[in-house]
Amino acid sequence: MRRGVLARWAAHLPLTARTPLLSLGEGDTPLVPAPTLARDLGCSELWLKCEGQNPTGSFKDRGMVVALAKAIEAGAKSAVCASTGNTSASAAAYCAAAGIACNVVVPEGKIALGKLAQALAHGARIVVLRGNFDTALQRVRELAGRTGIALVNSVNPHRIEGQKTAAFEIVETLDRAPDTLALPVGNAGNITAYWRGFVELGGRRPVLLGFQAAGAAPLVSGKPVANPETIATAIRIGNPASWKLAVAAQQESGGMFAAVTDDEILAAYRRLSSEAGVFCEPASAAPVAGLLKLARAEPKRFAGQVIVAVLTGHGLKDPQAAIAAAPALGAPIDDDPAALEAALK
Ligand code: AN7
Repeated sequence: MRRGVLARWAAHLPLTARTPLLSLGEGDTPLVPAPTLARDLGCSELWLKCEGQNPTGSFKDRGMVVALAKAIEAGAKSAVCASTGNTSASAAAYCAAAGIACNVVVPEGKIALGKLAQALAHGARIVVLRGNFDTALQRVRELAGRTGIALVNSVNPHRIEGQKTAAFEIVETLDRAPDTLALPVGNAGNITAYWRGFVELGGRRPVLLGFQAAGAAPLVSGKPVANPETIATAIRIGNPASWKLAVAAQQESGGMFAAVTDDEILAAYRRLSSEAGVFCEPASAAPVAGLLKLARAEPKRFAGQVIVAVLTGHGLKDPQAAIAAAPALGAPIDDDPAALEAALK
């Protein structure tokens, strides 16, 4: 039974007697083995942390439940966020459950269909902004400062607190920390959160490998990207809010940031669904693309290692990407047994 992040990890979270124990059953996501990919990496074990199995289909739910519970504790009547999609879906769901109003600002034209459907279904007020995510985040930060509406982007420290619980689960399940943890990086809150989780546990810490899309890789180039572009719309971010914390985490872990092209992301995306049985959204395939790329360049790099790749969001979030990446459907056949047999030859 999924108790939810607040009940399960209360001792590690900034809760008080007045914090409502909000939950949609988030957390406790599975680690799924990926043996064919592990073989190509030359590592000992590769595990996929399937964050798409959270209630709204992404890792955002871990932090959102803490951010919303704390906002309600403080008397908030409405919340606001900027989003490439998943944050808005998660905020909309938790606001609905908590009975407060949700406002989301999304960049024009770049929100995956499933995420938009979720925000709409949960009754959020959605504003589409001409501009990218970075502009939208800047505007909602200003608005929240002026109006006192609760800001639930990952610049809200409660988001990071909730998201660190994924590191706790990994160590609990594997009975150790992995040697390497690979994850996609956009606004850089999640890599910051994982590092905090491993540090708080106090044991061995993994090397953190943060992968960005080549067209949106400010942490690789070391400077903001004015017009980020990638098929992985979730991480189409040019100026990450948690830049400094993420760089500190990467350096302390002895890790690195690296870029993967959209083609590399799509190749890993197809392999994850067709070989491992795990359907993630394109952004979530970036860490697997990156690991494969590093292993191709240096085949012994991961020898003997236990690796965890964080698959941050579910494949159903972006059905258009899935259909575009797959072979076209054949034409319909007549309802005739011989035609069916012929079609399956
Ligand atoms: C599937 O929803 O920024 O580096 O507004 O949806 O912590 O930002 C989403 C980010 C990775 C990057 N994978 O995480 C948003 C948003 C998926 C994501 C990231 C996002 P961060």
